[in-house]
Amino acid sequence: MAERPLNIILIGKTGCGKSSTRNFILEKEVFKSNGGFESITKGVHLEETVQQRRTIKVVDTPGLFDPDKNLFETALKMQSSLIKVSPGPHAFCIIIDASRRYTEEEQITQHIIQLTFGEKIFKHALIVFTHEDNYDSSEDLLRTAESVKELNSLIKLCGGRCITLNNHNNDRNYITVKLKNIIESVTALSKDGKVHYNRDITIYKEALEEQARTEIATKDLKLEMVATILQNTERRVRVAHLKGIAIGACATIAVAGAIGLGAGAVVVAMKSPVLAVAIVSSMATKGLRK
Ligand SMILES: Nc1nc2c(ncn2[C@@H]2O[C@H](COP(=O)(O)OP(=O)(O)OP(=O)(O)O)[C@@H](O)[C@H]2O)c(=O)[nH]1
Ligand SMILES: [Mg+2]
Repeated sequence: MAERPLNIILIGKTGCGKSSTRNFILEKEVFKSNGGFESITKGVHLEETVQQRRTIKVVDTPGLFDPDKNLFETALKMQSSLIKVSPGPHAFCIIIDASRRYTEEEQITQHIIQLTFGEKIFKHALIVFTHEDNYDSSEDLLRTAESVKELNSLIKLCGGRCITLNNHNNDRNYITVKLKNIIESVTALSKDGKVHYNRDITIYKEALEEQARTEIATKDLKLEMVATILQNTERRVRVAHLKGIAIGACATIAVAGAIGLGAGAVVVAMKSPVLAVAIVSSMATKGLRK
C-alpha cells in the first residue's frame, strides 16, 4: 500500500535558499555554482515528487525582506500557500542561510512567520540550514547555530528539529542521505502523515492586511515594532478563542436549563456571557505579560 502523502511548505528570508532546497527535494536541478544570477521567487508554487513510495508535495514561497516589496504583502502571499495543500502542511521548513549572520532582520523574519501562521507553527516546523558547505561539517554548523542565543531559542521552539544542507552538492550518496533525513523528519513530525498544521488564520490575516495598508517601508521596520504587532495579534487571537469557549459553555448551560435542570442554571446562562467574557479577557491579557 502507498504511504500517506506529505505536504511541505518552504518559508524564510529572501535568498536563504528556498527554491534551491525545493530543487534539491525534487531532484530537479542542483546548482553547480553561485554565479551572479539570482532568481527571486514572486509567487507560491506547488510541485510534487515521489520519494520512498510517498508523494511529497513541496510549496515554494516568496522570500521575506525583499527590499522592493512591502514585507506584510509578501507575508500575505506566503500565507496563501496554505490553500495549495490539502488537508494542510505536514511540515513547514524554515530555511536559514547559515553563511549569514543572524541579525535583527532574521529575528523580524521569525516574528513575521509567527504573525502569518500563529505560534502553533513552530510545533509543525523544522529548520533547514542551507550553505552547509561554509562549514567543516554538519555538526560544526549546528554547534555554531546553537551558540547564537536568538537562533538557539528558535531551534528549541522547533523542538530541536534541524537539517543541514549543501544545495550545491550533487553527489548521489549525499543527496540520498539528505533526502532520507528530510523525509524521516517530516514523517516523525506528522506522525506518519496523520498530523498536520490546522489553524484559523482569520485574525493573523487581518493583522497582516492592516499593516500592509500602512505602507511602511520594509527597511524602516524595527524589531520592537514587529514584536508589539505580534503581541497584540496573539492577544486578539487568545481573547477570540476564549470568547468562543465562553459562548460555547453558555450555550451548554442554556440548553441544560431549557431541558429542565432548574431555574438557577437558566439565570446563570442568562448572566454569564458578559461575566464569562470579562473573566476570560482578563485572563488572556495577564497571560501575555512577561
Ligand atoms: N553555496 C551555497 N549556495 C546556496 C545554497 N543554497 C542556495 N544557494 C545559493 O543562494 C542563492 C539564493 O538561493 P535561492 O534558492 O534562489 O533562494 P530563495 O530563498 O529561493 O530566494 P527568493 O526566491 O528570493 O526568496 C542562489 O545563488 C543559490 O545558488 C547552499 O547550500 N550552498
Ligand atoms: Mg526562490
